Amino acid sequence: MTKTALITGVTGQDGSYLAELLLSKGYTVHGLVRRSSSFNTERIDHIYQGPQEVDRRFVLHHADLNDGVALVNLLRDIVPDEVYNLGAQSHVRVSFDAPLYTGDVTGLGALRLLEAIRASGVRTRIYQASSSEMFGSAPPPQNELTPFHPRSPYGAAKVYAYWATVNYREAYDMFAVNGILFNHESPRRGETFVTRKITRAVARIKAGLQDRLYLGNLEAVRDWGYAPEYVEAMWRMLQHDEPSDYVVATGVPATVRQFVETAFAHAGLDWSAYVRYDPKYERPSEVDALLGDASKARETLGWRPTVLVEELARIMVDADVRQLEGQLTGATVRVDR
Ligand code: NDP
Ligand code: GDR
Repeated sequence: MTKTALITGVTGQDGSYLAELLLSKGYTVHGLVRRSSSFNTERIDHIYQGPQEVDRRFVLHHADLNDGVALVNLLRDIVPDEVYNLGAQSHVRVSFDAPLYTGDVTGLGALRLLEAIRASGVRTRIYQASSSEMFGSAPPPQNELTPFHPRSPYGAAKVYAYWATVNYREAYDMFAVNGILFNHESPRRGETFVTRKITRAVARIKAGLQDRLYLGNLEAVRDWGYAPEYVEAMWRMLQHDEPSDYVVATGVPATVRQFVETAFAHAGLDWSAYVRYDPKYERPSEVDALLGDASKARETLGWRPTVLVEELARIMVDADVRQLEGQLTGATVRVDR
């Protein structure tokens, strides 16, 4: 029997990789797309199937995590075996500018989806995209037992969603799991997250289109992994016999400065000639150090990362250089393979 999955946030970095993974496993994949005044499906255009397509296995629906009734209707129509809640206002810095909106979409949105599952009576498994940002100022290394201390409206909203997920598991016997994922990146990463901001700038500086890169805190430590490997961990969590919560991380720390050095060096550039500080990119309260201990995912799910931070930086620089060359020559380049 082929399985059916519903992905919220399918147009995002992780949603696009997860859709590819599930399609490759024979799933029928339904994606929730929010209405936008211009196309916002760039990351999934290569797998798009139009309504006229025969044996269609990838179907998009307009809805929004703010709209609980639409979620109930969608679940009743699709009757998915698995739901992946990846939709969120996912930018930490932006969450300080739009705290209520972030709380609504990222926090309450998860509860709306859980409640929609309960209200619709559909028996399905659900994955909640929890985040290492929930640990905030808790000292590293962090694992499933580390107490949360979020440092942003985004982190606080994710803590709310985390506990809502645990509560629906306990109260309604729902197969509901939290993947506590540490930062993961790729050539499809949004352009305002620090890794992609850096690798895009490296490509543009190398091409002579830019001569400065303004950044905030270079001393923050993050545990950066490769997004295609992290969506595999999400899927494994929902295939396990028992629902549980898992940290997913590489266990390798690096500062923003080290990522900058690696990315510029890969393009043969000295970073210090180009990078400048702008306090605009600081947060009102920062998360200084995230470093994950993913022993449980390794032992229970057999999940292991293979791409570590330096290779990740090189993959992203190479992809941005190719993409820019394509733009400059007018060639069609798929950047993220
Ligand atoms: P992205 O920001 O790339 O994608 C977020 C997705 O959510 C997009 O598809 C976006 O749609 C959608 N979305 C935003 N608002 C709404 C809404 N109101 N209703 C429905 N959908 C909405 O995030 P990532 O792919 O990087 O991350 C996926 C999930 O994992 C997020 O929940 C994120 O918070 C979480 N996470 C991410 C980590 C990372 O390092 N990448 C680490 C830990 C957790 P649109 O394209 O229209 O904007
Ligand atoms: P983060 O990712 O906040 O960890 O959240 P981001 O790439 O935005 O920041 C990482 C670190 O870099 C520092 N930094 C800058 N950040 C940005 N965006 N822009 C800058 O110019 C800059 N300069 C320095 C930040 O201060 C921070 O310390 C990501 C998101 O994907 C969340 O959704 C996810 O939950 C967490 O990762 C895990």
